[in-house]
Amino acid sequence: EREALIFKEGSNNNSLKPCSDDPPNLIGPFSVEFSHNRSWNEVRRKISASLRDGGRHKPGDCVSKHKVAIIIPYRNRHEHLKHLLFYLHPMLVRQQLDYGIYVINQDGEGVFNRAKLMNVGFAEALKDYDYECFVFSDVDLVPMDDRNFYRCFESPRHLSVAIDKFNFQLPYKTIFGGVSSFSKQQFLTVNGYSNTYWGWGGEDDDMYNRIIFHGMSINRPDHMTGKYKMITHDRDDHNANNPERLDKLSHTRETMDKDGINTLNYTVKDIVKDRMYTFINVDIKAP
Ligand code: UDH
Repeated sequence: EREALIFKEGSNNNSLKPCSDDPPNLIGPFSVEFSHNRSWNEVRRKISASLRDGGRHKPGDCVSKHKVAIIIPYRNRHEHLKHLLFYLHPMLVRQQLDYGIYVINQDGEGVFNRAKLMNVGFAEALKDYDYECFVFSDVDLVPMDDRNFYRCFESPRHLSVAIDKFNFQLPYKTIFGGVSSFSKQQFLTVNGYSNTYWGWGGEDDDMYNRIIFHGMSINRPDHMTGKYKMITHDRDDHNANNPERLDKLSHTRETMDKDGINTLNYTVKDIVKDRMYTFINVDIKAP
Protein backbone atom coordinates (compact mmCIF):
# COMPACT_ATOMS: atom_id res chain seq x y z
CA GLU A 1 0.00 0.00 0.00
CA ARG A 2 2.89 2.33 0.91
CA GLU A 3 4.54 1.75 -2.46
CA ALA A 4 1.30 2.51 -4.19
CA LEU A 5 1.08 5.78 -2.29
CA ILE A 6 4.64 6.76 -3.18
CA PHE A 7 3.94 5.93 -6.78
CA LYS A 8 0.79 8.04 -6.72
CA GLU A 9 2.58 11.08 -5.23
CA GLY A 10 5.41 10.72 -7.70
CA SER A 11 3.16 10.50 -10.68
CA ASN A 12 1.10 13.44 -9.47
CA ASN A 13 4.18 15.63 -9.31
CA ASN A 14 5.33 14.53 -12.71
CA SER A 15 1.98 15.27 -14.22
CA LEU A 16 1.89 18.91 -13.05
CA LYS A 17 1.92 21.27 -15.99
CA PRO A 18 4.09 24.37 -16.23
CA CYS A 19 2.35 27.47 -14.84
CA SER A 20 0.89 29.87 -17.38
CA ASP A 21 2.84 32.99 -18.34
CA ASP A 22 -0.26 34.93 -17.27
CA PRO A 23 -0.97 33.91 -13.68
CA PRO A 24 -4.76 33.56 -13.32
CA ASN A 25 -5.14 35.09 -9.84
CA LEU A 26 -3.64 38.54 -10.39
CA ILE A 27 -5.71 41.48 -9.16
CA GLY A 28 -3.77 44.39 -10.75
CA PRO A 29 -3.51 47.52 -8.60
CA PHE A 30 -4.07 47.13 -4.85
CA SER A 31 -4.13 49.65 -2.05
CA VAL A 32 -1.24 49.91 0.36
CA GLU A 33 -1.20 51.75 3.68
CA PHE A 34 1.18 52.08 6.60
CA SER A 35 -1.07 53.91 9.07
CA HIS A 36 -0.43 51.59 12.03
CA ASN A 37 2.37 49.34 13.21
CA ARG A 38 1.52 45.77 12.26
CA SER A 39 1.93 42.78 14.50
CA TRP A 40 3.50 39.60 13.19
CA ASN A 41 0.17 37.92 13.87
CA GLU A 42 -1.54 40.30 11.49
CA VAL A 43 1.10 39.61 8.86
CA ARG A 44 0.73 35.84 9.31
CA ARG A 45 -3.07 36.02 9.11
CA LYS A 46 -2.92 37.96 5.84
CA ILE A 47 -0.83 35.29 4.11
CA SER A 48 -3.37 32.59 3.41
CA ALA A 49 -1.03 30.35 1.42
CA SER A 50 1.06 28.05 3.56
CA LEU A 51 4.70 29.05 3.51
CA ARG A 52 7.56 26.65 4.11
CA ASP A 53 10.20 27.65 6.65
CA GLY A 54 12.54 30.33 5.44
CA GLY A 55 9.80 32.29 3.65
CA ARG A 56 9.62 29.82 0.77
CA HIS A 57 6.66 29.09 -1.47
CA LYS A 58 5.84 27.51 -4.80
CA PRO A 59 2.52 26.86 -6.51
CA GLY A 60 0.79 23.61 -5.64
CA ASP A 61 -1.06 23.11 -8.89
CA CYS A 62 1.56 23.85 -11.57
CA VAL A 63 5.32 23.99 -11.95
CA SER A 64 6.63 27.56 -11.67
CA LYS A 65 8.95 28.72 -14.43
CA HIS A 66 10.61 31.19 -12.08
CA LYS A 67 12.96 30.25 -9.23
CA VAL A 68 13.43 33.62 -7.56
CA ALA A 69 15.37 34.71 -4.48
CA ILE A 70 14.18 38.02 -3.02
CA ILE A 71 17.16 39.70 -1.33
CA ILE A 72 16.56 42.48 1.23
CA PRO A 73 19.57 44.46 2.55
CA TYR A 74 18.71 45.17 6.14
CA ARG A 75 19.46 46.55 9.56
CA ASN A 76 17.09 47.74 12.24
CA ARG A 77 13.95 48.26 10.12
CA HIS A 78 11.58 45.95 11.95
CA GLU A 79 8.36 47.87 11.28
CA HIS A 80 9.21 48.23 7.60
CA LEU A 81 9.84 44.51 7.20
CA LYS A 82 6.37 43.69 8.52
CA HIS A 83 4.68 46.14 6.13
CA LEU A 84 6.67 44.82 3.18
CA LEU A 85 6.02 41.13 3.85
CA PHE A 86 2.32 41.80 4.52
CA TYR A 87 1.93 42.87 0.88
CA LEU A 88 4.80 41.06 -0.83
CA HIS A 89 4.15 37.42 0.13
CA PRO A 90 0.55 37.40 -1.17
CA MET A 91 1.67 39.12 -4.38
CA LEU A 92 4.49 36.65 -5.03
CA VAL A 93 2.07 33.76 -4.40
CA ARG A 94 -0.35 35.26 -6.95
CA GLN A 95 2.53 35.57 -9.41
CA GLN A 96 3.09 31.81 -9.05
CA LEU A 97 6.79 32.10 -8.33
CA ASP A 98 8.94 29.41 -6.75
CA TYR A 99 10.54 31.85 -4.34
CA GLY A 100 12.30 32.49 -1.05
CA ILE A 101 12.78 35.73 0.90
CA TYR A 102 16.24 36.46 2.34
CA VAL A 103 16.77 39.26 4.84
CA ILE A 104 20.47 40.05 4.90
CA ASN A 105 21.21 41.75 8.20
CA GLN A 106 24.38 43.73 8.68
CA ASP A 107 25.77 42.68 12.06
CA GLY A 108 27.11 45.35 14.41
CA GLU A 109 27.04 49.14 14.22
CA GLY A 110 29.60 49.74 11.48
CA VAL A 111 28.94 51.90 8.43
CA PHE A 112 26.12 50.40 6.36
CA ASN A 113 26.90 48.82 2.98
CA ARG A 114 23.77 48.03 1.00
CA ALA A 115 25.56 46.69 -2.09
CA LYS A 116 27.81 44.27 -0.21
CA LEU A 117 24.80 42.90 1.66
CA MET A 118 23.10 42.23 -1.68
CA ASN A 119 26.18 40.35 -2.92
CA VAL A 120 26.07 38.26 0.27
CA GLY A 121 22.39 37.56 -0.38
CA PHE A 122 23.16 36.31 -3.89
CA ALA A 123 25.92 33.98 -2.65
CA GLU A 124 23.98 32.66 0.34
CA ALA A 125 20.68 32.11 -1.51
CA LEU A 126 22.53 29.99 -4.08
CA LYS A 127 23.75 27.73 -1.25
CA ASP A 128 20.12 27.21 -0.26
CA TYR A 129 18.48 26.43 -3.61
CA ASP A 130 19.07 26.43 -7.34
CA TYR A 131 17.78 29.98 -7.88
CA GLU A 132 17.88 31.34 -11.41
CA CYS A 133 16.69 34.86 -10.69
CA PHE A 134 17.42 37.46 -8.00
CA VAL A 135 15.26 40.40 -7.00
CA PHE A 136 17.04 42.94 -4.82
CA SER A 137 14.61 45.03 -2.81
CA ASP A 138 14.89 47.84 -0.30
CA VAL A 139 12.81 47.06 2.77
CA ASP A 140 10.79 50.27 2.48
CA LEU A 141 9.47 49.88 -1.09
CA VAL A 142 6.09 48.20 -1.35
CA PRO A 143 4.73 47.43 -4.83
CA MET A 144 1.17 48.56 -5.57
CA ASP A 145 0.36 46.36 -8.58
CA ASP A 146 0.86 42.62 -8.91
CA ARG A 147 1.40 42.84 -12.67
CA ASN A 148 4.86 44.13 -11.78
CA PHE A 149 6.50 40.72 -12.06
CA TYR A 150 9.27 39.82 -9.63
CA ARG A 151 10.92 37.75 -12.36
CA CYS A 152 13.90 38.05 -14.65
CA PHE A 153 13.97 39.41 -18.15
CA GLU A 154 16.30 39.49 -21.15
CA SER A 155 18.36 42.20 -19.45
CA PRO A 156 18.65 43.52 -15.86
CA ARG A 157 15.40 45.15 -14.83
CA HIS A 158 14.65 48.22 -12.74
CA LEU A 159 11.27 47.60 -11.12
CA SER A 160 10.67 50.55 -8.78
CA VAL A 161 10.03 53.12 -11.50
CA ALA A 162 7.10 55.07 -10.05
CA ILE A 163 7.53 55.78 -6.33
CA ASP A 164 5.03 58.02 -4.53
CA LYS A 165 7.88 59.91 -2.83
CA PHE A 166 9.10 61.04 -6.29
CA ASN A 167 5.60 61.87 -7.56
CA PHE A 168 5.51 58.54 -9.41
CA GLN A 169 8.26 59.78 -11.77
CA LEU A 170 11.85 58.69 -12.30
CA PRO A 171 14.01 61.27 -10.46
CA TYR A 172 16.65 60.80 -13.18
CA LYS A 173 16.79 58.64 -16.29
CA THR A 174 19.55 56.23 -15.36
CA ILE A 175 18.36 55.51 -11.82
CA PHE A 176 18.66 51.85 -10.90
CA GLY A 177 18.14 51.87 -7.11
CA GLY A 178 15.25 50.55 -5.06
CA VAL A 179 14.06 47.25 -6.55
CA SER A 180 15.83 45.45 -9.41
CA SER A 181 16.10 41.96 -10.90
CA PHE A 182 18.94 39.98 -12.48
CA SER A 183 19.20 36.47 -13.79
CA LYS A 184 22.06 34.54 -12.21
CA GLN A 185 24.07 34.90 -15.41
CA GLN A 186 23.40 38.64 -15.76
CA PHE A 187 24.58 39.20 -12.19
CA LEU A 188 27.74 37.16 -12.70
CA THR A 189 28.47 38.94 -15.98
CA VAL A 190 28.68 42.30 -14.20
CA ASN A 191 30.58 40.73 -11.25
CA GLY A 192 27.70 41.64 -8.93
CA TYR A 193 27.76 44.90 -7.00
CA SER A 194 30.83 46.75 -5.79
CA ASN A 195 31.71 45.82 -2.19
CA THR A 196 33.35 49.17 -1.48
CA TYR A 197 30.53 51.73 -1.25
CA TRP A 198 30.29 52.36 2.51
CA GLY A 199 27.50 54.70 3.65
CA TRP A 200 24.68 56.12 1.59
CA GLY A 201 24.70 56.50 -2.19
CA GLY A 202 26.48 55.60 -5.40
CA GLU A 203 26.30 51.80 -5.33
CA ASP A 204 23.18 51.72 -7.52
CA ASP A 205 24.70 54.09 -10.09
CA ASP A 206 27.87 51.99 -10.07
CA MET A 207 25.70 48.98 -10.94
CA TYR A 208 24.10 50.94 -13.77
CA ASN A 209 27.60 51.63 -15.11
CA ARG A 210 28.55 47.96 -14.84
CA ILE A 211 25.51 46.95 -16.86
CA ILE A 212 26.23 49.47 -19.63
CA PHE A 213 29.99 48.75 -19.69
CA HIS A 214 29.22 45.05 -20.17
CA GLY A 215 27.16 45.82 -23.25
CA MET A 216 23.75 45.34 -21.66
CA SER A 217 20.91 47.77 -21.16
CA ILE A 218 18.21 47.94 -18.50
CA ASN A 219 14.50 47.40 -18.95
CA ARG A 220 11.55 48.60 -16.92
CA PRO A 221 7.82 48.06 -16.41
CA ASP A 222 5.47 50.89 -17.41
CA HIS A 223 4.59 53.59 -14.92
CA MET A 224 1.19 52.13 -14.05
CA THR A 225 2.36 48.65 -13.10
CA GLY A 226 5.63 49.98 -11.66
CA LYS A 227 3.98 51.96 -8.84
CA TYR A 228 5.41 51.79 -5.32
CA LYS A 229 4.63 53.27 -1.96
CA MET A 230 7.66 54.12 0.12
CA ILE A 231 7.53 53.88 3.90
CA THR A 232 8.74 57.28 5.00
CA HIS A 233 11.62 57.37 7.44
CA ASP A 234 14.49 59.53 8.59
CA ARG A 235 18.07 58.85 7.71
CA ASP A 236 19.38 55.86 9.68
CA ASP A 237 22.35 56.05 12.00
CA HIS A 238 25.64 54.85 10.52
CA ASN A 239 24.54 55.47 6.93
CA ALA A 240 25.64 59.05 6.21
CA ASN A 241 26.25 60.20 2.63
CA ASN A 242 29.41 58.65 1.29
CA PRO A 243 31.57 61.62 0.28
CA GLU A 244 33.71 59.39 -1.99
CA ARG A 245 30.84 58.22 -4.14
CA LEU A 246 31.15 60.61 -7.05
CA ASP A 247 34.87 60.04 -7.41
CA LYS A 248 34.42 56.27 -7.17
CA LEU A 249 31.68 56.40 -9.81
CA SER A 250 34.07 57.88 -12.33
CA HIS A 251 36.23 54.74 -12.06
CA THR A 252 33.70 51.93 -12.42
CA ARG A 253 35.13 50.79 -15.74
CA GLU A 254 38.59 50.14 -14.27
CA THR A 255 37.42 48.69 -10.95
CA MET A 256 34.37 46.57 -11.80
CA ASP A 257 36.13 43.34 -12.71
CA LYS A 258 38.25 43.35 -9.55
CA ASP A 259 35.64 44.46 -7.02
CA GLY A 260 32.46 42.40 -6.75
CA ILE A 261 31.24 38.84 -6.39
CA ASN A 262 34.75 37.58 -7.18
CA THR A 263 36.27 39.45 -4.20
CA LEU A 264 33.40 39.10 -1.72
CA ASN A 265 34.61 38.45 1.84
CA TYR A 266 32.27 38.09 4.82
CA THR A 267 31.42 35.88 7.79
CA VAL A 268 27.95 34.51 8.39
CA LYS A 269 27.23 34.78 12.11
CA ASP A 270 23.92 32.95 12.04
CA ILE A 271 21.03 31.91 9.85
CA VAL A 272 17.49 31.74 11.21
CA LYS A 273 14.70 30.21 9.16
CA ASP A 274 11.56 31.99 10.25
CA ARG A 275 8.25 31.09 8.62
CA MET A 276 8.21 34.48 6.84
CA TYR A 277 11.85 34.78 5.76
CA THR A 278 15.38 33.47 6.02
CA PHE A 279 17.35 35.85 8.23
CA ILE A 280 21.08 35.87 7.59
CA ASN A 281 23.14 37.84 10.08
CA VAL A 282 26.47 38.70 8.53
CA ASP A 283 29.70 40.42 9.48
CA ILE A 284 30.72 42.32 6.34
CA LYS A 285 33.97 43.70 7.85
CA ALA A 286 32.96 47.34 8.03
CA PRO A 287 35.99 49.63 8.29
N1 UDH B 1 18.86 49.94 5.13
C1 UDH B 1 18.57 49.32 6.34
N2 UDH B 1 19.06 49.86 7.49
C2 UDH B 1 19.81 50.98 7.51
C3 UDH B 1 20.11 51.60 6.28
C4 UDH B 1 19.60 51.08 5.10
O1 UDH B 1 17.86 48.31 6.37
O2 UDH B 1 20.23 51.40 8.60
C5 UDH B 1 18.43 49.30 3.86
C6 UDH B 1 16.93 49.26 3.68
O3 UDH B 1 16.57 48.14 2.90
C7 UDH B 1 16.71 50.54 2.93
C8 UDH B 1 17.90 50.54 1.98
O4 UDH B 1 18.94 50.00 2.76
O5 UDH B 1 15.49 50.54 2.27
C9 UDH B 1 18.26 51.89 1.40
O6 UDH B 1 18.60 52.80 2.44
P1 UDH B 1 17.83 54.17 2.68
O7 UDH B 1 16.39 53.86 2.91
O8 UDH B 1 18.51 54.95 3.73
O9 UDH B 1 17.99 54.93 1.32
P2 UDH B 1 16.94 55.88 0.67
O10 UDH B 1 17.63 56.50 -0.48
O11 UDH B 1 16.62 56.99 1.79
O12 UDH B 1 15.68 55.13 0.45
C10 UDH B 1 17.57 57.93 2.11
C11 UDH B 1 17.25 58.58 3.47
C12 UDH B 1 16.07 59.50 3.34
C13 UDH B 1 16.00 60.48 4.46
C14 UDH B 1 14.93 61.47 4.14
C15 UDH B 1 14.54 62.29 5.31
N3 UDH B 1 13.40 63.10 4.96
